[in-house]
Amino acid sequence: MIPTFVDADDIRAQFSAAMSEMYRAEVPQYSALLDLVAEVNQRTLQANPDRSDLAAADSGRLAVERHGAIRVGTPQELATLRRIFAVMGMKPVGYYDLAVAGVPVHSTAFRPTEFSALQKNPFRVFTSLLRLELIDDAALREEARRILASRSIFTARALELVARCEDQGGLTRDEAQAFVAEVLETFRWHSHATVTAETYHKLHDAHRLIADVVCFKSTHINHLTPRTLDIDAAQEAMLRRGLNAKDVIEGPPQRKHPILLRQTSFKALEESVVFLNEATAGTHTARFGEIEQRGMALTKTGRALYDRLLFSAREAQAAGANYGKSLREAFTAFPDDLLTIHAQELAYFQYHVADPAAFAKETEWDLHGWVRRGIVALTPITYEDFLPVSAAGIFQSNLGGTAQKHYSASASQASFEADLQAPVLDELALYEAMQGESVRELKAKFDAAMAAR
Ligand code: OOG
Ligand code: NI
Repeated sequence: MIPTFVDADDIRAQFSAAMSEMYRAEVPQYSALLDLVAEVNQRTLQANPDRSDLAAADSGRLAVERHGAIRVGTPQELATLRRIFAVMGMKPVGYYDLAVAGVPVHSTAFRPTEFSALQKNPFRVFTSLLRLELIDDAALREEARRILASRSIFTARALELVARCEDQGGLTRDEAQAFVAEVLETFRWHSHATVTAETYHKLHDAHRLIADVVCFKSTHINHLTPRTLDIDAAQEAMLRRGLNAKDVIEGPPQRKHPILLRQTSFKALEESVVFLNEATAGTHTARFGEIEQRGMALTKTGRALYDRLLFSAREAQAAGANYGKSLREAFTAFPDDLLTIHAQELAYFQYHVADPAAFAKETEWDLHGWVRRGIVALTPITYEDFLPVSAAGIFQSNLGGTAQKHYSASASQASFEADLQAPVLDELALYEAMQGESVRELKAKFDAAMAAR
């Protein structure tokens, strides 16, 4: 008998739910954040039933939508994570160099890539690999390498189940359930460090993040982020409830039609840690809370405009201007109505026939004209990825302190991919394909209408 396998989308949904349950128990503020975001989303939906980015709520994905972040120490750990995430239908998308922001890692995001899979559960995990070569002190670098080499962050059963999935092409219900429970262990918080306080402090002095990656027996999930439909309202609610939110929302300013990604976070928790051979506990800060609002995915042209405007706002700030005000002013140059955004090809869209009677009378393919005349309606495609500058801002605010590190060694996507043992996918190509699929469907409808005449 051929066994029936659980759909990868279902394993991902189970895993994301289990992770959320675990984090809720570990970090009470996360639970508070979920309640707050659910309330804000409810209110936003009631107040703006026709906003273009609210389609996410209809699909049901909004209620379960989360992203997490982890940091690992070795190529082996990274490559194994790739295999684990593949079981859940998640692929590495995009390459992010954080060294430019003074953080000694480079990263990718594991996420589903198909529209239907994203609609079911868009769970994504921002995954960073420590760049040990950026530790200047050779002796310390070797010590970190030795500590990392001696740990195994996956359970034996998790590794067995991944191999089984690769061999047989899927997991049965019982295996999938076991897989979720076993993999969860890798992301759990451990309050016992694997090193002495002295080693911890040496690594911590080189960079806080190095200590966070090296000194524990696995890779704790460091935040789990729900998606809000109104981050300004959510930010206010965070402050009202005494959650220590950072003062700047990262990313673009508030708009009628949101683009890319806006994020804010609350400061990392100071958590008690027991070091090796130590009677009294010390502390470690790593885990924090974050919320985000997602808007439409931008084309290369749209992204270039976004980058230029953000840069000019930062320059104005450096020259002494108020950042929020500079940002709003700069972004008046980014159109905020769907027709113009579409006409200028700044973002990716899906198309739907809005006026079937008029559509049936058309004799020439004229997508842009149909959109202008309201015969075809636009739904923006959601941005499913991250923004390196925001990510760097989030990293920095959570690493505490203001000491800026500068790393001159250039990042290397090629070496990251060698460590990952796979190429990372190009996010723009994925959005492009999604839009192309929608155009093809429309084309088929048009051809059918023509043939019926
Ligand atoms: C990851 C920070 C990046 C985001 O939302 O941009 C991130 C980390 O702190 O490990 O999650
Ligand atoms: Ni995040």
